[in-house]
Amino acid sequence: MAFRDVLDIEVAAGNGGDGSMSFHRAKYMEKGGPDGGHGGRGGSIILRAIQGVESLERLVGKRKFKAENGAYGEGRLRQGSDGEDLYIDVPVGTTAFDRDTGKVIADLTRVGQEKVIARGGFGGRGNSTFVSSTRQAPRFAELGTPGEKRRVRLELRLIADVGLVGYPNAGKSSLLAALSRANPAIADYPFTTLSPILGVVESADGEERFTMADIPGIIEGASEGKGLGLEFLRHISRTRLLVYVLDVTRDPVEELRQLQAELRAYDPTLLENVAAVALNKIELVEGDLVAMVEDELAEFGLPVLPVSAKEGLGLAELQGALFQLLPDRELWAQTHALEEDTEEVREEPLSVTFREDAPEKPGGEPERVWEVRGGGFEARINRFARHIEDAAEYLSGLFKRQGLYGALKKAGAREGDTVEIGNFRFEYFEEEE
Ligand SMILES: Nc1nc2c(ncn2[C@@H]2O[C@H](COP(=O)(O)OP(=O)(O)OP(=O)(O)O)[C@@H](O)[C@H]2O)c(=O)[nH]1
Ligand SMILES: [Mg+2]
Repeated sequence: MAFRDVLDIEVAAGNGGDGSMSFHRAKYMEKGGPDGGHGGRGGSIILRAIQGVESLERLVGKRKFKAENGAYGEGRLRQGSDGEDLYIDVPVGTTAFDRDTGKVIADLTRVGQEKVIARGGFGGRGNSTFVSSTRQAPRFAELGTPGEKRRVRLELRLIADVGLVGYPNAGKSSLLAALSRANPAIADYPFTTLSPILGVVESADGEERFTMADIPGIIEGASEGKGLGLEFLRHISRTRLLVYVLDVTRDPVEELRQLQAELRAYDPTLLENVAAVALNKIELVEGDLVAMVEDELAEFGLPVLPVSAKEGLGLAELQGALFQLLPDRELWAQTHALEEDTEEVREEPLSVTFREDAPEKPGGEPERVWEVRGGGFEARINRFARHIEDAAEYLSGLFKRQGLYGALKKAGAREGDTVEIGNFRFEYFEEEE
């Protein structure tokens, strides 16, 4: 079984449905009024955090996601239905990154938390919308806009209060089993634990509790990706308290030094986390030796709790110490939550420039062309691409209200000049106010 907690997916929200261009038809009527309905919204892609420690792979399954498109509008003012949103369930503790910008787009730390990661397109308006006193039969309708597409990386980082960190076989799973009702596999060979397991530890009076994560064994070079390496170093970065589990019969001082070196290489701030040492398997050695090792470990400045997971020695003391040491959840969250990127895609600001390279007109006179960029004008034109001739007069009125003509005039445009927006060209004229 391969344990994976990084998954690359591609998501595409649904496109908005096109508005309809339609005229009412009745038996004895030559031609009725415009009755084209609006297109529906495209479905969005939503990430949703659910309970339970599962691998991303098992929950997410596939790699490509497409939400439903909005339906077209139709005659008789029938509106197209909205595309359904598509939910992707992920384990709590999942962070989503945009693979192209590298930015965090969602960091789901609570059960039930949701985040839209690709927005559905807008539906287009039907021709009935564009009726005015001077335009009674608009022969144009608006197209829907495309849904957002994104390449996303999902990363699962287990959220546990306490993380057990140690080399293979040190007794991490045994400790979890002894302190909680969890039932992790325990065996006398390295890498028995391949994916993290959570247990709940209750205080003696049953009043308080914390979750404890049994994390796969760390080996030298983990921070460079050796062994199961980076995958669980990621989990460790989400725990509020680290417990280094050391086997007293091996070389605990050297092991702790190595463990800390691996954590530091992955993320130096991990060593600033509150931590303690569980010195395990003490029933295997003389009491004097345990005391000696405790003295040697003093240089690390961490509380040392001698225990035997197997014989149940020192467990109550360890448990009590962990309740004491655990930092306040709220305070911790404030300093450790990842910041989501909230930046909206910004529209390019409006610019009007005179094209010096414009070709000459047939008469030999140079054509005066103004190039308009930004301000959202091109996108608006594209929404009428199918009936651009018929929509021209409506668009020019709209652009006038939106200040385009004023900007052209200010730049020096004259009656009869050409205005260019993308592939669309029209003649500039000045209107009396
Ligand atoms: N004598 C003795 N053996 C122990 C003690 N705690 C654990 N063991 C044994 O050590 C071996 C490894 O224990 P695990 O709990 O599986 O160790 P782990 O750290 O989870 O190991 P990995 O999952 O492989 O990283 C098992 O055979 C346990 O029975 C202890 O306090 N005393
Ligand atoms: Mg284990």
